[in-house]
Amino acid sequence: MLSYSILISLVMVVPGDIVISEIMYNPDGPTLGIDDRYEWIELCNIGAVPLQLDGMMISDGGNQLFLESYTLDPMFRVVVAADAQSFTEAYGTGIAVIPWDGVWTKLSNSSDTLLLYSSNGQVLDELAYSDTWGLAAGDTTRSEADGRGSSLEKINLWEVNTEDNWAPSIDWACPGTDPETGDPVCWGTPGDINSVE
Ligand SMILES: [Ca+2]
Ligand SMILES: [Ca+2]
Repeated sequence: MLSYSILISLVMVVPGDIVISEIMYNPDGPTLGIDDRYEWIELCNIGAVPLQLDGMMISDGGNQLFLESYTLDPMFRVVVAADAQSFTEAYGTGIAVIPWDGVWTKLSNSSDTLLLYSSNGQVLDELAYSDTWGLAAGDTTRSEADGRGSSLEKINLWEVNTEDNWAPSIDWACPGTDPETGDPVCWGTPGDINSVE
């Protein structure tokens, strides 16, 4: 009789099973520090069966990071953090973070194309974002997601990655405040349902 874990490993992951659901591409400098420590990517299993993420790869065409063993249940989310220790310090220990190997694929603060590959090299999801996404009408400065605290969240997880299907988060995970400014820190909804869904 096959064990549960073997059954999971036999499931071929295909496009439509898992998506990039949220990104923190430009952490709020004054409160969260530098990008290399506080960038993160959230993945969500939008299919009907548990997925084994081992061997999946994320890249923007430069560096490659390979996900390690992790079983993601349907409609659950997991965070790929640039630096797991920094992420935990900022957001607490209650959020699922997946270990990875390789080199962090830096999320550009202007525009970038993130690709999520299956363990056999198939593109599972592609997100070509820009810092103009979520820029409020008439706002000549920056999007809330562009270094102003918010993450960039997908609105409908089953639809395509167009600009109108992504928006800056309106919620945050950590209720703490920055001791210098009093502003909330740790914005976005890593590991949880998006505030704009
Ligand atoms: Ca960045
Ligand atoms: Ca989220």
